[in-house]
Order: sequence, then structure tokens, then C-alpha cells
Amino acid sequence: MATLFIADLHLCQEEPAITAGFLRFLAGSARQAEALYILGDLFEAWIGDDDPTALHREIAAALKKLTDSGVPCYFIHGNRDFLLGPRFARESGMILLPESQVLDLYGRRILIMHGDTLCIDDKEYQEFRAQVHKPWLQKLFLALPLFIRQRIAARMRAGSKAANSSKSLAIMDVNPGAVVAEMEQQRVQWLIHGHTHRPAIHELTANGQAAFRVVLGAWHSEGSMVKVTAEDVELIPFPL
Ligand code: LP5
Ligand code: MN
Repeated sequence: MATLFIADLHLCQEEPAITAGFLRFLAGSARQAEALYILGDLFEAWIGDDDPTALHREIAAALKKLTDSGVPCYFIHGNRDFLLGPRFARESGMILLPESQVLDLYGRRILIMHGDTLCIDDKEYQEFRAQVHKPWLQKLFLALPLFIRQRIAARMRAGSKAANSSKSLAIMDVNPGAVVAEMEQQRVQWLIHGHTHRPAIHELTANGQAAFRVVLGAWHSEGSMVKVTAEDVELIPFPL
């Protein structure tokens, strides 16, 4: 049996090939799995569960088919879809998890998260994150008419693109000290995350022993998943 992890699909109407690839994945590999974990940024931008975009309904229906078939699906929010809420979770059958979680899989303790919280050198982003994670601000935002929310999200995306163009790659990557601190606090030798779009398995030392940080790739020209079995942890790219 295998447990699958994916992240950073950034689904949107402008990228139908990625959506098609995800629908194939849900009806194929995911059906054979024991469970599916989506570690954030499933959507390019999420401005509320009441957004009537056809793509969202299509994805909810496909996820529901998977969960109804007996494969549980868990979701951790990303920095693009942190507003995904209980209504979409109900429609899709997904179970919403807190921002980090330790799993015990086939005897291996594995910490999972989106990965943005590890990018602590990106002070501007962490400040932005702290603001948009304030419950009162989210409540206020979600009460705005949809077209205003769309405009604000577009402004934020443009602001983010502009800010990123002048940030170094190192600043936008995880901070090694933050990784070790998290892994030692949770007493794990395995961490799986996304966000940085730099797929790799990094070996490091945590808790005085060998430890592994597995980074999921974004779905652009190909898909990316991590497959955990009793024997192995594999990072697998696959055609869409
Ligand atoms: O997302 P990406 O890959 O471009 O960059 C991220 C960080 N950026 C973000 C911002 C998101 O892209 C915005 C998504 C909005 C969708 C949901 C809207 C819900 C609104 C809810 C309000 C309560 O996450 C980026 C990191 C990068 O990852 C790497 O880690 O660097 O961080 C930033 O770009 C932050 C900037 O440094 C500072 C913020 C600029 C935003 C300007 C806001 C203007 C809004 C005006 C609205 C009235
Ligand atoms: Mn992200």
C-alpha cells in the first residue's frame, strides 16, 4: 500500500492541461492509494468557497469521487489557497488539517506542511502572511462582494510578482536552521513540503541522526508526487 503527497498544482482556468492531468491522477494513481495528502496551493488563488467558478465545482466533484471510493484526502493550506474553507471541504470530501501535522506512516514519523513558514529569511513575506492570517481580516475580506475580492487578489498577485522579482533565490528558499528546529521539535527524521517549487530530497542532520527533507515539485510541464510505502519514500515526476 502507498500514501501519496502532492502540492503546488496552482489550478486555474488558464491552464486546462494541468487540470486535465490532475483529473487523470485522481481517477488513476490516487485511486490505488491508501490516502492522498494535498500540501497546499492546489489552486492558483482562492478568494472564498462561494466563488462560483466552474473549475472549482469540477475539482470538488472529482475529489468527492475519490473520497467516496474510500480513499481519504487531506488538505493543508498553501499561501494561495489559505482561505479554502469548510464548504469546499464538504463538497470535495477533503479533510482540512492544521498548518503542520506529524503522520505515522508504516512506522516512519513524517512531518508535513506547505513549506512557506520555513522561509523565515523572507521577512516581507512573513509580515504579509501574519497580516492575511488575521481571522478578523479574513472575515472582513470574505464579506466583500466577489468582484472586489477578485480585484484585491489580483493586486496581491501583482504585488507578489513585483516583490519576488527583486528577491534572491536564497531568500525565497527555506531557512536550514528553521528546518532543523521544526524537525527536532517534532522529533522526526522526515519532512515533506512544497511551496519552493524546487523538487529534491535533501539529506541533513536532525536529532543527531540522518534526516531527510523531501520537496515536492510544482505541476507545470509535468506532475510531481511523493509516494510513501513501508519500504521507501520516492519523489516521482510524471507526465500530465
Ligand atoms: O505566491 P508567489 O509564488 O507569487 O509568492 C509567494 C509569496 N506571495 C504571496 C502572495 C500571494 O501570491 C497572493 C495570493 C492571493 C490569493 C488570495 C487572496 C486572499 C486575500 C485575503 C486577505 C485577508 O504569498 C511571496 C514570497 C514567495 O511566495 C516565496 O516564498 O516571497 O511573498 C510576497 O511576495 C510578499 C511580498 O514580499 C509583500 C506583499 C506584496 C503584496 C501587496 C499587497 C497589495 C494588496 C493591496 C490590496 C488592497
Ligand atoms: Mn506556495
